[in-house]
Formats: sequence, C-alpha cells, structure tokens
Amino acid sequence: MAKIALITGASSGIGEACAHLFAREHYNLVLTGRRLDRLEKLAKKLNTKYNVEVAVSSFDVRNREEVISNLEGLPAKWKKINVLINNAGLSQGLDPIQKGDLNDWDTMIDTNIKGLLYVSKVASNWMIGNGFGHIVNLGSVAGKEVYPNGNVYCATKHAVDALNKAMRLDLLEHGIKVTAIHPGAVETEFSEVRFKGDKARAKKVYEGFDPLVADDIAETIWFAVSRPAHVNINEMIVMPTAQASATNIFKK
Ligand code: NDP
Ligand code: 8X3
Repeated sequence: MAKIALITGASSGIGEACAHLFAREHYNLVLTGRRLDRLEKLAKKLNTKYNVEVAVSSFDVRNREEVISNLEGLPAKWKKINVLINNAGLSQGLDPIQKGDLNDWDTMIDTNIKGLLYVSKVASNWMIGNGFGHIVNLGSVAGKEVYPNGNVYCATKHAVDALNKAMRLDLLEHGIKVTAIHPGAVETEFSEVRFKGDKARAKKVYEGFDPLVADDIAETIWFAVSRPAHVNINEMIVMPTAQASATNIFKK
C-alpha cells in the first residue's frame, strides 16, 4: 500500500517542492494551503505525472475550527498518514520591535505557532491510533539565532524549535519520529510575502550569492524521512554555502 504524506503550505515554495519529491517517491498526498486553485492544479499535475492519489484540503491554519473540520472531514483512508510536513508559515515585516505592526505580529504568531499546533494535534492523534508516523517541522535559522528586526518572526521559529523538542519527548512512547529542518535563505515567495508584495525588495535579498532553492530543502526532508525505522534525525540546519549565519552572507 502506498504511503501517505500530509503537507501544509503545499501551494508554493518548499511545500510544493516536497509534494513533487514525495509524489516521485510514490507517496499519496494530502496537500493543504489557502490557495485552492494552486493546490488543485498541483494535484492534477502530480496525479498525471506520477500516478499517485492526491487529496486537496484548503483551509487557513490560523483558524482552529477550519483546521479541525477540514482534517477530520477527510475520508478515513487519508488519516493513515506516514508523514506530516508542518511547513505552512510566513514572515511579515522586518522592523525594530518599537515600530512593529501588531497585525503582522498576530499573523506570524497565529500561523507559525498556533497553526502548526492545531495541525499537529489532529495529526499526532491519528498517528498514535495508527501506531506509526513521522512529523517534520519547518523551523529556520531564525529559530536558532535572533537577528536585528527579526524579533517576532525569530520568536515564532524559536517556538517551533521548542515544540519540535517537545513533540519528540511527548510522542516518544508512541514510536513517532519527529524532525526539525532549519533552513537559511531559500528563494521562494517567502520574501515577497515578508515585504507584502514588494518584488524588487524581495529580489534584492537573494542577489549576489546562490541561495538555497526549495528542492534543496525537499531533498533534506526526504533524507530524514527515508532513514531506517530505528533512526531519527532530530534536527538539521541547512544553509547556502555563502551564508554562515542569519546575517552573515558573503555577497559578490
Ligand atoms: P512560501 O511563501 O513560498 O510558502 C509558504 C506556504 O505557507 C504557502 O504554501 C502558503 O500557502 C502557506 N501558508 C501561509 N500562511 C498560511 C495560512 N494562514 N494557512 C495555510 N497556509 C498558509 O515560503 P517557503 O516555502 O519559503 O516557506 C515554507 C516554510 O519554510 C515556512 O514555515 C517558512 O517560515 C520556512 N522557512 C523559509 C525560509 C526561506 O528563506 N524561504 C528559510 C527558513 C524557513 P497559501 O498562501 O496558499 O495559504
Ligand atoms: C527564513 C530565513 O533569515 O529570513 O526563515 O529568517 S530568514
């Protein structure tokens, strides 16, 4: 029987790259995100290219009722998930704390921490019932370091780092694997979202060096997921070669 991966934030970037890679590896997929049109297009493409089954579930991870009703509303066969990739997340703004936008703070906290928790609670209970599972949490270099103006985004990713460790402890007795992947700069829609559609400012972030691409992180996740049953990768920090720390990027 084909294995199943549930990927949040599959409509773009790292989540979309994971969907391609896991489909190539013959996983059936549950793809989630808010942009239903993108998810449906991706599902069709993967079904045609890899002959895998793909279910699409569109909801906002910030809304706990939506998360629970959409996930619990899936047909029973989709709840036999082998892998959850907790990838949906974002940054909004890059301002000093004294100038921070309260709505941006709420959005980041509600998405990156609370959204991840809502999805994890539902999926971890499925995994406990099934007797197997692997949760992969997308942290960040921002969860390992704090950089100027990164304040609340860094705090949310530090929370993901803590929750990753917490899940590993709490789910230990159930044999569920838990892994965090902490990337440095990956060129996706991330900076465009952070700068609220300012494409020129977003492009500048990745100029003068070779950033990671979404496939690099999908491959890292696949490495963690494809280890033998007795091996758990607790965490990996993955950086562009040109990036030594959150703020130390060697640009030509
Ligand atoms: P993208 O902006 O390309 O993708 C983000 C994904 O998250 C989208 O599919 C988006 O879907 C989804 N998402 C955002 N908000 C919500 C929401 N409220 N409800 C449901 N889905 C949501 O960025 P990346 O692929 O780069 O980011 C993926 C993860 O990796 C994030 O957690 C990010 O913090 C982390 N990361 C990224 C790095 C980078 O440099 N790019 C580095 C380190 C970590 P939709 O808009 O359709 O809802
Ligand atoms: C995304 C990487 O350095 O912009 O998490 O925080 S960074």
